[in-house]
Amino acid sequence: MTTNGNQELFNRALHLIPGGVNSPVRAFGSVGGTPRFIKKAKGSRIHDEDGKEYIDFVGSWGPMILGHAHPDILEAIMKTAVNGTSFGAPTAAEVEIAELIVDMVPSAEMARLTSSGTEATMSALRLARGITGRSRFIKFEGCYHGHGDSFLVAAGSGAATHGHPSSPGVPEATANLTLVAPFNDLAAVESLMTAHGDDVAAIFVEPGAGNMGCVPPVPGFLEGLRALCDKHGAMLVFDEVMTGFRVSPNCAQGLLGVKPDLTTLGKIVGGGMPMGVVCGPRELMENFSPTGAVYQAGTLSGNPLSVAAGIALLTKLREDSSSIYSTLDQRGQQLQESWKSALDSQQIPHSWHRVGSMFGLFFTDNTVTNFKEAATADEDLFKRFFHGMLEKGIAIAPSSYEAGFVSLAHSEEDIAITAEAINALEL
Ligand code: HOZ
Repeated sequence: MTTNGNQELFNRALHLIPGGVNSPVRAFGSVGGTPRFIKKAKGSRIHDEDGKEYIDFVGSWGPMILGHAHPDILEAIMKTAVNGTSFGAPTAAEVEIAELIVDMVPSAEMARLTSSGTEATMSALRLARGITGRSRFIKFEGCYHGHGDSFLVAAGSGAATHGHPSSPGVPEATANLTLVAPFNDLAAVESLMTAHGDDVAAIFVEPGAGNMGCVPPVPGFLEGLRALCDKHGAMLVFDEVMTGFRVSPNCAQGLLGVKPDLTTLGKIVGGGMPMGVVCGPRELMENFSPTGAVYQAGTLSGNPLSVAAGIALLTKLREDSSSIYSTLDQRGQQLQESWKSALDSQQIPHSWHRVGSMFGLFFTDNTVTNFKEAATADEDLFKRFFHGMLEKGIAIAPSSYEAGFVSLAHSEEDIAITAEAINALEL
């Protein structure tokens, strides 16, 4: 096999893989240009197939909270691999990671491991429907819960509305069961609940939205969802695939003090290997097969390598939590202040959002609390910013609707370099 640079690899990939990529955002569709094919990564840096190095703020979309190729994680994976990579049978390590999850996630008494965040959200929805005997659920415009049929529904304009398929292949009958409200709009959820509450199995929410950029919940929003679920007998499901162990060692629910019924996890929980989790109280979780009737399964669920990486990462996050999370917050703040001042000095209107080490940058004067407001950001300016930064060796997500991530491996110097790069951009 010949290995070539980014462009040649992309040309070959386009003939072999739809769009040349195995997950669409990677194709640079919204910014144009050639995706960087990554050869290796270490700490805060990634290297592409043209031999160029970048300071990376994507961090595999979140899992690399300690930085790339952290020695503790690599050691755990390698030590585990020599004893076999998959058995289709339970292992001691699965018990160990379940204990860690139950200890760290405030609402969890039991955990079921899956192979991805998408699987976790699909399973959590089935569980909520199975327990309540109801069919509909509510999600928020601009929130993303993986690519299960029921979740691929976009809101129409305006307030809450019935769902329509946003992807061919999602049957309308399925989409019609998904109700959509604007993020942070409690009144819209209340009216959906008034109209359909007796058939709403669950409200699914990213407690800090990370898929329309980074948009935190306004005060009272999550508490209001909790109260509405209690009033109407629906399950509150926090999709913490992005926020889980990122915004605090106890996830967003620990940071914000609102307890969901069910929680989905991914990304950090697998230490950068494929893994998802559904967790919650025993009385709900025991409805999963084989104790309960709600079927859920997977040959590679609880895969030894993913579990080993997850244990190594969660153990470190738990043991050193006060120093890790305060350093992450300081680095996040440094990034925010230095990028803000660089953009201000260029008189570029922007709005910053940050929860610890997760951030969102919108090129707009408007306050951004939901998807429609996020969509007012200047897309062309984002494209110029993205490519200008990439050119200068700084990788951010190739879409303005994605969050950015600072890791423990980002040094103060790394961040200073990125601010200087913004100062030198001609936007
Ligand atoms: N779902 C990710 C964006 N929120 C993209 C994953 C990927 O392309 O690897």
